[in-house]
Formats: sequence, structure tokens, C-alpha cells
Amino acid sequence: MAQQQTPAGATKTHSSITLYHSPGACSMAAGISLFEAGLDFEVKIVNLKNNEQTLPDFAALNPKKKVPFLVVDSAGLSENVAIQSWIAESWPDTQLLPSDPWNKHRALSYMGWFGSGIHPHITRHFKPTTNGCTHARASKRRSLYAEIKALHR
Ligand SMILES: N[C@@H](CCC(=O)N[C@@H](CS)C(=O)NCC(=O)O)C(=O)O
Repeated sequence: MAQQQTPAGATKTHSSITLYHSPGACSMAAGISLFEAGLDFEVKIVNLKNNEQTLPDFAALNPKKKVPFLVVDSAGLSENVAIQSWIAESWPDTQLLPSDPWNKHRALSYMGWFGSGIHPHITRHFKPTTNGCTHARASKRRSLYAEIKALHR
């Protein structure tokens, strides 16, 4: 059971929060935010190493076939940036995002960058579509490093 503070100051109660997560994947970020907010939540493992994200039950839940995926009272939410913003805004006392608008949106900018520019590349690096092709792996690795280097500009 988790209580959420609405913008109007009212309180909303969620009876269940479930995080679909794979060990070592970026879904850990959503798990850390849920933990930091002190929420009672269940973790369901979708093991990417065994391609469990493609199993029909999970694909029906999240057609993107990716983790993290959050289910709150039977409604689903994908994308780290959305999940973490929802947690931060629902439980503002946790101060998971800065209150200053500029700093808050800089944090969201990083989260958007990781979610769209970095994590999809990491998955493809570890699981190149052209399995066993050294050239494809090397080129994916180069583009991943370029993305990470761009963060430090
Ligand atoms: N844009 C998504 C990216 C999620 C993502 O790439 N998740 C990876 C793990 S870090 C995944 O589930 N990969 C499985 C696949 O692509 O088959 C987000 O920010 O949540």
C-alpha cells in the first residue's frame, strides 16, 4: 500500500506497485527510486539474458518488450524518465528531482539521453542483431562510446 500526494494536496492510495526488472539492466534506476521513496513494491524478474522480454505474457503487458515497466493498480507505465518523474512528483518529500525548474529539467534531459541514446545501444552491443559478426560489434561499440563521450561535452 503506497500513499501519493496529489498537486491539490489530497492523498491517493495505491494498492499495488510492481516493477518489471532484469538484473544489471537500466530498470535498476527505477528500482532505486522506488526504494529511495520508501515504497512498498513488488519486483518481477524479466531476465534479458534469457530473452524473457519476448515471452508472450510480458509482450502483451509491454509491447515495447523492454524493462523497466511499472504496473500501478493494473495500469502500466514504460520509460525510465516517466517512471522516475512519476515517483519524484508523487512523493515530493523524497526530493528525487531538484525543485529548481532549470536543474529539474537538466536532470530530465540526462534521463532522456540515457533512455533514448545510451541504453538501447547497450542492449544492442551485448546482443548484436548480427550475432557473431565482429565488424558489427566493433561499429556498435564505437557508436556507443561516441554517445557516452558526447555527455561530457
Ligand atoms: N527508453 C527506455 C529504454 C529501456 C531499455 O533499453 N531497456 C533495456 C535494458 S537496459 C531492455 O529492456 N532491452 C531489451 C531489448 O531491447 O530487447 C527507457 O528509458 O526505459
